[in-house]
Amino acid sequence: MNQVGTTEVVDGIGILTIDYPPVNALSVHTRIALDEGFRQFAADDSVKAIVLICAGRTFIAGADISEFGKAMGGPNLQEVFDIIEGGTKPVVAAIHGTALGGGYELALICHYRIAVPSAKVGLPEVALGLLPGAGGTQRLPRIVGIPAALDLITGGAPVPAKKALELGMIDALAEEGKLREDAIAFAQKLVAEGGPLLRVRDRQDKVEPYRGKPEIYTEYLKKNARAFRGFKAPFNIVKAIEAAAELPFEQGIERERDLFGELMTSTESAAQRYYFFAEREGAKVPDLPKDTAALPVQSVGVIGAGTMGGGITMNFLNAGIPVTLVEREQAALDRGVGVIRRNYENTAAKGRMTAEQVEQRMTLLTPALELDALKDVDLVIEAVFEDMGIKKDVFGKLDKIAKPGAILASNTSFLDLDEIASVTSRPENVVGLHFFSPANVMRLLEIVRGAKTSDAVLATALKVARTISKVPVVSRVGPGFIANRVMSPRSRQAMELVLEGPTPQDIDQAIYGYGFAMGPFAMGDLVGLDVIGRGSNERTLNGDLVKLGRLGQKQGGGFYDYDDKRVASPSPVAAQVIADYATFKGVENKGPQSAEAIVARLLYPVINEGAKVLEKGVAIRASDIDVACILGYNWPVYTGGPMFWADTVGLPKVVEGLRAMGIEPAKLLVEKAASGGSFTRG
Ligand code: T1G
Repeated sequence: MNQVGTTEVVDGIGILTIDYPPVNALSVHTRIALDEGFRQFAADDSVKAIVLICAGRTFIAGADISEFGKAMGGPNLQEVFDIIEGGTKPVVAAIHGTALGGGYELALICHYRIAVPSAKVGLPEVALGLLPGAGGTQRLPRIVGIPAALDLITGGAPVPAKKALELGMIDALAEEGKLREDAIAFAQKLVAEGGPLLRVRDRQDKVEPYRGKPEIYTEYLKKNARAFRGFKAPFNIVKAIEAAAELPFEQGIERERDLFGELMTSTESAAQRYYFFAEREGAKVPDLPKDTAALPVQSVGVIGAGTMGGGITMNFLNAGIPVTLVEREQAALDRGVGVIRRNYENTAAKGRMTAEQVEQRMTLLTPALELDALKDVDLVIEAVFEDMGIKKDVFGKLDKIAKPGAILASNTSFLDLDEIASVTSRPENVVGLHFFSPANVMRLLEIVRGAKTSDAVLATALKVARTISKVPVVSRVGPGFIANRVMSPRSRQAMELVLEGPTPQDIDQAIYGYGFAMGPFAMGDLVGLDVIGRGSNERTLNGDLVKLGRLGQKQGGGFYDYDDKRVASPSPVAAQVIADYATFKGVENKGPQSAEAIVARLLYPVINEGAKVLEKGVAIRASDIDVACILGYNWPVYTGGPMFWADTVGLPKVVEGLRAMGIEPAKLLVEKAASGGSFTRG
């Protein structure tokens, strides 16, 4: 046995333990261990049944994604699965942690599945732009039926053990902490009962009722058209599940293999597999010593009970960390606390929370009117108005109130953190925690590392991100940090381009077609043109529309006209305002442009800004920029984000396109284009 697998026999039960940290992925070492272990037990007459169990944090969590695209050594998954499924002795999968993807497919190959209540099982391959390629699309429908399989596999969410038991995804629950004993007992009971060995692949009762009904799949795709738009995997998943109902098992497996192969070689899957690791890279800071200890954060203070302050507060309440929420006026404080309570009550109304969980969270919240209330907290997060004077005033006062060692964080989305830190006696304890609205929902957290932010405070910020289930990217100080800065050229270019001929709907349709949920003009009308243009004294296109009472969807239309159901239509009035403004700016109408040209005009400058953020050292790596744009601005994940997409387009083409627009490409971009380099291809 290689060191990944250990075998033992206890009262006639063969126990194969897999131990391949961190998540027992189905690497070549794991496959060899499985192959050797099951062959050994098959040949051992003293073994009457087999338990497959894992050491460490989880049962097998899937194929080893880092192996994809490389030569796969050792026995392949199918060979290993055939040994297990072709055996004559009952096999019990003993599950803890998360049995996902190939891990759960392996559990489906076993004859039975037992799990502890804290375990989860699922087939999340869709998040990698793939489908379960080791029989999951053929076996799971045979257990849960076609409709449930469609949701489970196109959704990809892990299913908690209790629910999995109800669905039939597992056969029994073990007692928490007693998985090994209960799995052995379960296996011994099987031996004592004898009876036929029922393989999942042989079951028909759950797929029979759906045979010969192609409308199930067309209806399903129609119902989910919006969610599946632009992705490839969901469509292939539905085809594979249809095969489970329509074809004999072996042919269904062949169909699954073909559909899997199409996805594995697609750009979409390459982008989504890249993104899987990119999300995890963001927490790695090369020059932060690995053994840097994080400071304790057992209590938090939030200053500002507005939209951001309230959302930020909820993150910590959700993690069971008490929060003192400070606001200057009672009315604003009451409003802020009321919004938090209402948010939780709405979640409870949807059945995603219980009433007592609402109360638990609310008891962790202490409203206060004085900054003094923050004198004992470990971390203070300032979320006041985005004005340097106000922030400096707050930090100056905080510095005198907060206890020694307390971390002072700003939620600023733009301002110079070092300048804020300069008014305190503890700049090493000042850090930026830039949340995105709504802060309790958006997973992105930009951690802004000031010039003097200490390693311990940075390590603490990274740990806080994990504690409140955020995805961190670390930014140095710079205007707009990463996401806001890199994405700002998109709207700027749109406002310029709309003067040159393409209409708002041409531009919005092109950007929608690329994969964004909404184009910049529809977004402007939604947010409110008076909000977007606020603070600008010079004449702007938005301002011209606002002067006509065209504030957007909320009042009088904006770039579009809206009916009483807020359905948009092209606006002759807006067209005239645009033409007048173009004349005022001396911009010539050059007529319409192709969708491809519009996408390049709006998004190549985003790539260029990303290159600048990299060369200035504001972002650590290109993939952090992709994570920031995907999570912060809903950049379509199946393109990999601006920097991955730049490599897909080809950097020389991006450079040429920028120059054609009269935009000077960033030095780093030109260098990489000239040297055949890439941002994200290793
Ligand atoms: N392959 C390789 N490395 C993996 C991995 C995997 N499947 N899953 C996690 N890691 C690494 C991860 O990069 C990180 O590394 C460390 O493990 C801890 O991960 C044939 C084709 C299991 C729920 O999609 O969802 O099976 O950063 O930080 O928060 O049909 O990892 O420490 O160096 O996420 O506790 C299907 C993906 C694969 C599961 C644990 N399986 N993983 O979460 O830790 S495709 C998945 C997860 C497949 C078959 C198909 C999560 C987790 P490092 P982590 P975590």
